[in-house]
Amino acid sequence: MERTLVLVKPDALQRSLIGQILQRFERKGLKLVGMKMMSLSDAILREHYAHLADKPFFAGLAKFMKSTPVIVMCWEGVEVVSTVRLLCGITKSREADTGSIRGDFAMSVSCNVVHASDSVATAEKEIQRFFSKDELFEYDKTEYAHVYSDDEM
Ligand code: DAT
Ligand code: MG
Repeated sequence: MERTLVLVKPDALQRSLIGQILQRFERKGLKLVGMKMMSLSDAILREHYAHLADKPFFAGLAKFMKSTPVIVMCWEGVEVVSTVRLLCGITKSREADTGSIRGDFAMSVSCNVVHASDSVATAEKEIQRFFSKDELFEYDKTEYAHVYSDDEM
């Protein structure tokens, strides 16, 4: 089944929002298959934000992402990559839909509480970037019988 990577960013740790953010994904019916706390190195940030390396805000972004550890999570579900992006809301938090994580918890473009993979291909790369194989788990979630119908899975 599809998997995606979520980072809970330093602004969320500072604001004690980890539990509330995790709950958004849990209550939607997604399955948590990996989670840890991690300090990000310059090397991993350069790789993770390679698409932004030449932007004027890159140095500030890297400094922010290193200001505390982050929570790294891998979530699994049917079409979970696009579902999690919808749950997170758009980058510009002030314009993010109310009800989304950024829409409900953030006011800033740079301090926007969460990262989520933007495509299935990106998710595969990002999961490998942040997790080793033995940090990801497979288990039966019996609740799925109520979350999905058989023909969706
Ligand atoms: P997203 O996190 O929604 O996938 P992105 O990949 O374009 O957005 O950018 C990654 C992060 O970089 C984003 O969450 C916050 C920061 N960022 C993006 N655009 C920015 C800007 N114009 N000013 C400051 N930070 C920005
Ligand atoms: Mg992105």
